[in-house]
Amino acid sequence: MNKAIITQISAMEILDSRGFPTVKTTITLDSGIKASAAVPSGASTGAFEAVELRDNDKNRYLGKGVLKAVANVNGEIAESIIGMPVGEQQLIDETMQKLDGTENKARLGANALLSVSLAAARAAAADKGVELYEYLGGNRARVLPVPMCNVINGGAHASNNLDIQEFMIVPTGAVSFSEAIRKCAEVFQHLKKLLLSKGLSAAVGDEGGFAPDLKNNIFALGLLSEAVKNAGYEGDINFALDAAATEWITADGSYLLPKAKVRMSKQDLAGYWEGMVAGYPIISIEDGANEEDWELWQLINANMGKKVQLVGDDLFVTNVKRLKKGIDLKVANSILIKPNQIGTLTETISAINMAKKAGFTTVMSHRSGETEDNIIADLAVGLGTDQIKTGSLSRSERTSKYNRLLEIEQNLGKNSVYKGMRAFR
Ligand code: 2PG
Ligand code: MG
Repeated sequence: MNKAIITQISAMEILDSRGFPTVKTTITLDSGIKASAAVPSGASTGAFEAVELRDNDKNRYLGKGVLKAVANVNGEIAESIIGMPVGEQQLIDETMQKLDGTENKARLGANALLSVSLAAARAAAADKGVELYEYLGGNRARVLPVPMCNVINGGAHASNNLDIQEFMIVPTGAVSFSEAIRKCAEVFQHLKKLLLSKGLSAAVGDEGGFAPDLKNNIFALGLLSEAVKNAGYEGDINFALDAAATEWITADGSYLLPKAKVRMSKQDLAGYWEGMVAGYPIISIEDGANEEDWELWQLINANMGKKVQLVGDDLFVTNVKRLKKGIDLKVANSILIKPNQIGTLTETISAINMAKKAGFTTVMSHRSGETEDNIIADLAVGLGTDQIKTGSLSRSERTSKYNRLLEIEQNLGKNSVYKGMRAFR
């Protein structure tokens, strides 16, 4: 246990990758160590996420300022946390939760709480003189996550006509993390060439993947297949999708692809996923149904859960209560882990542990609005998540996470492990 004492907590407003404000907090210890963490921000946010506190002052940043969250860190939170041993992560997180007093962190803001929680973990590791992944996972922390690289953007992350939010490539056939990233980066470059050769746009969306207008979602999968083939990696690279289908629900419980204007019943949508999996090497589908459509989730899981990873994002929101319900109802076999959906590191760890115990796979995740902070790379290795999704192979707020993982792999040397396809079982 790290006994160094927190002597100062100071937050400020910085910009995220979409040019909107977010919170960055720096913690100082009595040993002189300082560490910071910045929080990300989503666009296709789930209704059950912890609250991201915004100022709603229309005169600043179109209402999206975070000065209230910053003031909460510098005021109430600092007052109750200063003087605590930085190694007492659980105590720090629980104290902030109690201080907030709401179920969903609406009073002080999950953005305020998470910035402190993560900065504390970083400071504790730095004070011990170890890397954060090592601090969190000890010598078990040597497995590199399989990356899911989002090379075509759609949905709420791009102004193109694609309804599926993320088309990801997954290097299941690589022998190491660095080989995995190289293969993905090469496919990304081949995809760019292919788009340009067809007269399509190679401009990128919020997560750094290309965002061309295409005939439909299936056409995007065809392009991915061609790019993988051109790169020479057929059989080594699988596909993963994030439908973000919470965005597709209509008032009568059926679905409407908002851009293509295609209407589907629950059964149609279940069949749509089965058809795609039959035609393309898709091994993972995230949010294939709305966050409250437990019935369709169950149907999809019953149909495909044995062969396809079905990841709950908006469905579970990194929240153990919703995850427990999902495990009981057999709606999925995997959980997306986004620390800012729940607001503290301690609760993030609880969600990962519950998922693992139930035999679920775990996927550490960025948000579509990110910063240069690469902490999720250390969390993925330190907490042992099977995979990580952190966008495309472009835009520094995305590559900063991959680059940190490359560095971790190098630190670990011959002790590092890359599970590839085994990360999906
Ligand atoms: C998602 C995320 C990250 P957002 O839906 O999984 O890719 O998007 O941060 O906009 O919720
Ligand atoms: Mg998602």
